[in-house]
Amino acid sequence: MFTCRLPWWRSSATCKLWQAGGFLPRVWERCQPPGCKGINATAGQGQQVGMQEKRVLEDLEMPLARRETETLFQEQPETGNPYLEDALLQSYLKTHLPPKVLEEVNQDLERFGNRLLTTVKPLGWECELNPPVFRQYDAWGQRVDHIVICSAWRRMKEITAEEGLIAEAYERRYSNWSRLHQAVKLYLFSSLSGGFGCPLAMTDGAAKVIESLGIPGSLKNAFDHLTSRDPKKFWTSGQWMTERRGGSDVANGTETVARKQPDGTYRLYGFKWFTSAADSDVALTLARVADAEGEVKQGSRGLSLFFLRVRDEEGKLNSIQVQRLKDKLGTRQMATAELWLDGAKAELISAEGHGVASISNMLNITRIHNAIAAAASMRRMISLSREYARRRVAFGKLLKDHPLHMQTIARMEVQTRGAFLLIMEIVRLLGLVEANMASEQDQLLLRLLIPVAKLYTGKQASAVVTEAMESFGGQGYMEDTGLPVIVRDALVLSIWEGTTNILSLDVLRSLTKSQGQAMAVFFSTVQKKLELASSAAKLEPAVKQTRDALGSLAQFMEAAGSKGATTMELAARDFSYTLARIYTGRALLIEHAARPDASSTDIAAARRWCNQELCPVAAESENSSYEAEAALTDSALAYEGSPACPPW
Ligand code: UCC
Repeated sequence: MFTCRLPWWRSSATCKLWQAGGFLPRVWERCQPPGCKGINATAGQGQQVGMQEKRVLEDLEMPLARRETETLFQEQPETGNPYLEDALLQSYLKTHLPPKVLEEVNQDLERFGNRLLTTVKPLGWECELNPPVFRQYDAWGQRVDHIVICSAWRRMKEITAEEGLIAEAYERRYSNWSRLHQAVKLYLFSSLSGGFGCPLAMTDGAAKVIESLGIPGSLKNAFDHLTSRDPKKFWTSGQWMTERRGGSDVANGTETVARKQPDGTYRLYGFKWFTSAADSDVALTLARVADAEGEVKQGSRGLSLFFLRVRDEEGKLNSIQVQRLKDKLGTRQMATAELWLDGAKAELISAEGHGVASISNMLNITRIHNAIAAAASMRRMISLSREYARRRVAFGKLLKDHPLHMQTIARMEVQTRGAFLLIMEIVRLLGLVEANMASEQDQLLLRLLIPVAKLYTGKQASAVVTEAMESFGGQGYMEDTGLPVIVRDALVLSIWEGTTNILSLDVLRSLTKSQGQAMAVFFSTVQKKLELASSAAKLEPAVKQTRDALGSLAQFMEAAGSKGATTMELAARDFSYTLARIYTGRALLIEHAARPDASSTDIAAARRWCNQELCPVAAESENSSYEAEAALTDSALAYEGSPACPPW
């Protein structure tokens, strides 16, 4: 009796053995995966299946090795114009933009979407295939410290200038909506751009710092370059904050010293441990100004902010040596370097000792970019996963007809929608601030929501992209599908620009700094929006869940007031998640779903979002109490059973 022991995809060889005996049809059927009726594992039109049947029969005449490699065949999931395929984005713009702005932005985005598909996407892949290389010496032993980047990366820089991916935000031709227009373009660009979103984030941040300083004369030229639409003129900026002693603890980790020169400029001496997009034209960095005795002030108040050109007009490095390029898990298209500053000429651009506060303007922009990249990577993976589900057959039917598979995609979709709408809210607020149209409440809310969005979307992206990769089965794990690149590149989003815990503490910092006002604004904004949504009967459960969560949060806050700093620190992450979930639920999913022309998907997404635990900080507090946790000495718990010294 024949039993099909070979894996099904290798079964044509076995089938050949039986063909002579006239067993083919029966045996072939038994060699298929359970419930699979067709020969081909990929769905296609009837005609296609017929052709593949023919091909399998032809295969049977081929030598064994070729047959084995040719019988597995799947169609590549293809997506189209990312703007036209994004219904949520289009409906958001339609709801919020004034008609005239909408008309122009819509046209621009449709055109841009086509350019992304035809030009940017292939360039992005080329960047992935041709990562930067470091050449320390030339053929004759001369030290050159040359970071060799590929032509696609250079072309990407030109395209970003032409598209005004930075300029758009600073020209303000759509007043308060300019920032939103720019953010949407970045969102569409991000996951196809081969990592170029990173230098753009820092360039935007540098322009923001210079603008917030009132564009001083000495920086006017730099500002023009950073915000230029002319590819020949456009500059990108680095953000050199991380040194060996600390990436998070910048205040204590920064050792770089700045020595004042007779002409009023400074020379910087130090070692920068991570410098992303090290091929940038300029950089902002922190250093400690040495006094006449060569002494420096330690801590945060000893740090000042500097601007520097990386190379001079001839392309010679500004007394900088490249130690090496970093060997990273992802973002490999982009050169991250270790740099020695050996007297690099720089300009002091903050008040002395106010470097951290000053560079925070940059951080807040790069953190928004980070959140945009997070939502974009989720959207890209879901689009591909959904497309695949329309083509791929398993167990006799398309993946899209398997309820469990579609539930998984639907859950990812809810997360992605939440992230997207939260980001839109943040750039809407930023646009108001930049057009001098923001109230004090708007500003407080913006300051609070930036770290909330950065930390929450970073985590969402890690979870969603890995889940989406799984939805392709083994194919998702294959390098040449391009899917692992998206996953690798997304994993950094919860790390750089402040880890989840550091950002959670920044959320607390924003509350402390505003003396609680930011929280009051948070409560009143959510309540107001809930009132607007409460007339929609279908949203009633979601509105109630959000109100209940808000009540629990208020109770937690009241109790927390009398607790110590350790309790609040232990609660910081859950607290930040709570803010993210409540704000996303209320303002965004519910608000979006309460529009008169909301779709059933909008409503379903709002309801699904609000079905999760919206106030984890209260739930956690009730269950175990952070104070009890503090008493448990977590460090003992974390190390129990492990060697006295961790293996690393
Ligand atoms: O990783 C890096 C580059 C990667 C590439 C970028 C790509 C981006 C996305 C791409 C998408 C494709 S660069 C390294 C990133 N490093 C960080 O993010 C640092 C993480 N650590 C922190 O954020 C810490 O919380 C620190 C450094 C800010 C803590 O510094 P201090 O000095 O200990 O903190 P203080 O003393 O609380 O704050 C000093 C001042 C205060 O203002 P004043 O002096 O007026 O009282 C704070 O209110 O800074 C102010 N401040 C802020 N203001 C601190 N943080 C903020 C903030 N976020 N917004 C406004």
